[in-house]
Amino acid sequence: MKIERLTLFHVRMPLVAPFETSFGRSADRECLLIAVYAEGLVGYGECAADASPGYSYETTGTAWHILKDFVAPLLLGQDVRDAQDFQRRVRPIKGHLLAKAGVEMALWDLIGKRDGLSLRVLLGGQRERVAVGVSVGLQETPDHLVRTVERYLAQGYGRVKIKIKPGRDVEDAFAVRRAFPDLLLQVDANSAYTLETGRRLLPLDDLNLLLIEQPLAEDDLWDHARLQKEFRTPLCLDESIISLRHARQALEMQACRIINIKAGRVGGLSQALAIHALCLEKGVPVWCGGMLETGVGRASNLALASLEGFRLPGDISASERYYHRDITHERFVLNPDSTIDVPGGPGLGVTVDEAALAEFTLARLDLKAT
Ligand code: OSB
Ligand code: MG
Repeated sequence: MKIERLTLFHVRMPLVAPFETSFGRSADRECLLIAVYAEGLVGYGECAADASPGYSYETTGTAWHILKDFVAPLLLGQDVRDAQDFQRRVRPIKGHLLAKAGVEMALWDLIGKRDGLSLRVLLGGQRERVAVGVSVGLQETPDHLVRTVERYLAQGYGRVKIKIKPGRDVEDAFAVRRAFPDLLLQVDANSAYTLETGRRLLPLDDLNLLLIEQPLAEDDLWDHARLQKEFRTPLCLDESIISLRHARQALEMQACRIINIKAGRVGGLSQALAIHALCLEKGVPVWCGGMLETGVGRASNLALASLEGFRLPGDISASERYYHRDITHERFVLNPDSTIDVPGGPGLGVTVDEAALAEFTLARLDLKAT
């Protein structure tokens, strides 16, 4: 497909409620939306980089720079065949995986629209609805947390993840477990501990958690392997897994027993597919993580989570859990069995609400082949 034009949108959307993790609290969410034009069609992708480098070193600012000055010039006017071809072209650009993944998503959307195939079918997904859970941010007190979890359970969520940080961990998790003895429950530290402070989480081993997500630093597979030996509960890596090679090495080192797959974090859906295939072959469970995506990124996550190896519920919640107004016309709703339907239309299967996009756009840049 000959890439004719590329448009970047820097968007900021108010969240229904502030979201707090070990790396900060935010009342709104920023990201870049990328429109890629080819053959009279437009494909959309979402770059999940946030305003500040709390989860990843990438930000909306760095992604804007990398896309405008390095990625776009490699694509404009070029005939890009598919995701593999795209990845080959951007290989000279080191890192900046969230930025690249946003463009790759737009290409998948374009290919699906051109061929009349949904992203689920293009990726080889099997399910038409996927099991989901909800990620609950840090709350004021353990009591508030229990009440917040209770509200989500009333909405039908069958799996809950709570965010933890030093000083707000064992007590919070015990409070939730005491209130809901049979709940599918997991915790996410977003790399807030060291090997030493991480040992304070050992009491969590008695709570029958599904997993403990990313306790230690993102660049530290080795200490995760040491920590995993001390826990019966599976460790799950999120931030640390940025490529197929990292996934293979983490499993070889037994740094984790479960992997959270986010297409953005690994540089695109193609790399997410490769990690999924490795884990399927090795019998390692994976699940689809989330980054408070708009309807565009959520559609992509649902398609990815429809693949066979996604055996645990994903961090893919209903649209109303995140935004009163989204940038897609489609809104995702939770089914009573804690699943969400995978879109069936061509490409991502969603349509961008131009008026909503305009309302949330802080900056916009059109890039054309010269
Ligand atoms: O670590 O999984 C994470 C949100 C932003 C950045 C990182 C994470 C998260 C979440 C929210 O946990 C998941 C969701 O999109 O619901
Ligand atoms: Mg995480």
